[in-house]
Amino acid sequence: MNYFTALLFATLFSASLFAQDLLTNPAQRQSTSLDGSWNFIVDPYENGYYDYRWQPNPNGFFKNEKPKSKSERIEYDFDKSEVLNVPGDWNSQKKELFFYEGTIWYKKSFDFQKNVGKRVFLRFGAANYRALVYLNGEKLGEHVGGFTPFTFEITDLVKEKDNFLVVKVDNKRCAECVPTLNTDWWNYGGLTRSVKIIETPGTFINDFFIQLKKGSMHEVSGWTKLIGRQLKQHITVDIPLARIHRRFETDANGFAHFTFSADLALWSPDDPKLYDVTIASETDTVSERIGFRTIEAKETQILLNGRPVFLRGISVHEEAPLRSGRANNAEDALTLLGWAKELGCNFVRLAHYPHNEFMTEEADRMGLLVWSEIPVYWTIQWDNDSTYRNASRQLAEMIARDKNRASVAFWSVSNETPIGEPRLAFLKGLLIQARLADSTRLLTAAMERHYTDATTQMIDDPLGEFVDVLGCNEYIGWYDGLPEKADNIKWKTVYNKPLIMSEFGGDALYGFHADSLTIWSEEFQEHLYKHQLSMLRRIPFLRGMSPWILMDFRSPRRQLPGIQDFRNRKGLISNEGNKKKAFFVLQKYYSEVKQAKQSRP
Ligand code: GCB
Repeated sequence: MNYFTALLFATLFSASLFAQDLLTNPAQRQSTSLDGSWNFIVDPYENGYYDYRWQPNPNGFFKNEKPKSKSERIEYDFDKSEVLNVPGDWNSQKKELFFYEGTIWYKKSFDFQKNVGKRVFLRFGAANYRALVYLNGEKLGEHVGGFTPFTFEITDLVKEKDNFLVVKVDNKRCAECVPTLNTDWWNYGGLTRSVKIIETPGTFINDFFIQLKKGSMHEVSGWTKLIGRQLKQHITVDIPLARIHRRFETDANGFAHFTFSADLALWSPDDPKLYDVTIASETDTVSERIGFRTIEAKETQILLNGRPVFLRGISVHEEAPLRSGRANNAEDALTLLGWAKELGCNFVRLAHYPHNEFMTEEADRMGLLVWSEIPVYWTIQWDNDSTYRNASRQLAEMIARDKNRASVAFWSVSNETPIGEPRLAFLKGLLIQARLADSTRLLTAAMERHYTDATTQMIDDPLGEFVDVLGCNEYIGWYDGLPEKADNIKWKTVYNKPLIMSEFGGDALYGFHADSLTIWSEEFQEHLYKHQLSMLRRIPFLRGMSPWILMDFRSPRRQLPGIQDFRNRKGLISNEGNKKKAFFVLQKYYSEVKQAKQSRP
C-alpha cells in the first residue's frame, strides 16, 4: 500500500467514526443483559454454515430448526446442547476446548418487551475473532476483530416472545488477520464480553466526545451526533458540579461542535477527579463520569496538565487474575489495576489489544494513565488492503469507545513491527487516522532498536518521526545476554522526543529459588530488574516505563514443562496472585521516584 492509499483510507475511516451506529459507551443507557448461559455447538468443519460443496447453506444452524414431523431429519439441536457462560472465552470453560480454534455456534432465547417508539440495538462488548450474528433466523451482520464492541439494530426484528439469537464465532487465526498467525498470547475464543439489548428513543444521541481542547486547560470542546428523523435539535451540555449548563444546536446532519470555557479541577493519578457530564437533546439524554486533563509531549518531556511527569508503569494482558481465561468483569479490573497501584504505578500499558471497558473505567477512577493499543503485532500483511481496513476499523472502534476516558493518554498503533516501506505507509495511515479522530491524545508505537556498536542501542526507526512519544521494547539480560550486560549499554535516539521503555523483563517461576545466575528463578528475575533499572536511570530522554508484565499469562509458545506449562512467566505476580521478588524491586524504585517527584528516572 502506498502512502496516498493509506492517507485516503485514514480519512475515510476517521469519517466513518461518525457514521457507525451506537458506538457510545452505553453504560448509562437502559439495557437488558443477555449474559448468562448460552447453548453452544462446536463446529470444526463448519457444517452449520456450509453445505457439502462448501457453499453457504441457506438453512444453516442460524435457523435453529426443530423437526416439524417425526420423519424430519435435523442433525443438531441447540436446546439439547451444552452451555457456555457469556461473557467468557470457551477455552477456559471446557477442558476439551482448551486448544480449540475454529467455529462455535452460540444460541440464546429471550423475550423482550418493546416500548412504543423506541429503537432497539444489540450490543456485543467483543467477540473473538469473527462473528456472524442472526436474530430469529435473519442475518444482522458480521464483525471482525476480537477486542472492540459492535452493535446491530433489531427494532423491526425483535419480538415479544421466543426470540432466538444465534452467533457464529470463529477464532481461527489467519495470515491476513489482525493479529496475524503468530502472537505470544492465548487465542481465547468466544463471546468474551457482555451482550446487551439497548433501547434508545427514535432520534438518539449516537455518540459524543468531550475533552479539554488541545493545548488549553480552561476550554472544553467536543461534538455530539444525533441519528434519527429529528436531526435539528437543541442540545445541552451539563456539568453540575462545575456549574456548567450550555446550549447548542445541531445542524441538518444531527451534528453539533461545541467549545466553552470552564474552570475544572483537573484529573491526574494523584487526584482522579471525575465530573458527571450529561448531554441532552430534545429526544434523548446520556450521562457519563468524565475527567478532564491535558497531555502533551514537548521535546523530551511528557506534560500532564502542563507539568512534567514520569510514567511509573507496568504492562498488563487481559488475563483473568486468580482464575484462567480472559478477564471480563469489574472485579478482575479491580484486582489487576489494584496490583498496579500497589506497585506504585501511575501508568499501565494495556497490551496488546483494547481491553474491556471495566479496565479503562476503573483506571479513570483509580487514577492510572493508560496506553491503549490495537493488535497490529509482529508480522502483519502490510501490503494487503483488507488487512489495513481491518486494522483501521479496530483503531476507529477503540478510539470511539474510550475517547472520553481521562485515563487514556496514549493510542498505540503497533508492537514490534519490522522496519520497511509498506509497513511505514500502513502505520503512517493509522497514525493520521488516530490524529484526525482524536487530537487530544499522544500517539505512540512499541518499536524495536538496534546496536550500532557492542554497547550502544539506537532508536532510529523511521516510524519515530510520526509518533509523539517513542515506545521501545528491549530484552537485554533475557533474550540478549545476561542481566549484567545492561551495565554497559548506552541509549541513543535520532529523535528529540520522550521515550517510554514499553517492555523489558524475564521469566521466573514463582517459588523457584536459586542463585541469580539460575534462569527461571525468582532471583534471576530480581537481578535482571536491578540491572535494568540502573541502566534505565542513565537514559536522559526516558520519561516512563511499562516492564513486561504484571501477571503471568497463557501463551501457546511457552512450552517448557514444569516451568512454563503454556504460560509466559515474565509476570511480577504469578497467575495465582503471588508476588515474585522482582515485584518488590520495582515497587521500591517507584516509591523512590515518586518521593523525589521525579519527572525523569
Ligand atoms: C515481546 C512482545 C510480547 C512478548 C514478550 C516476551 O517483545 O511484545 O508480546 O510476550 O516480548 O515475553 O517475549
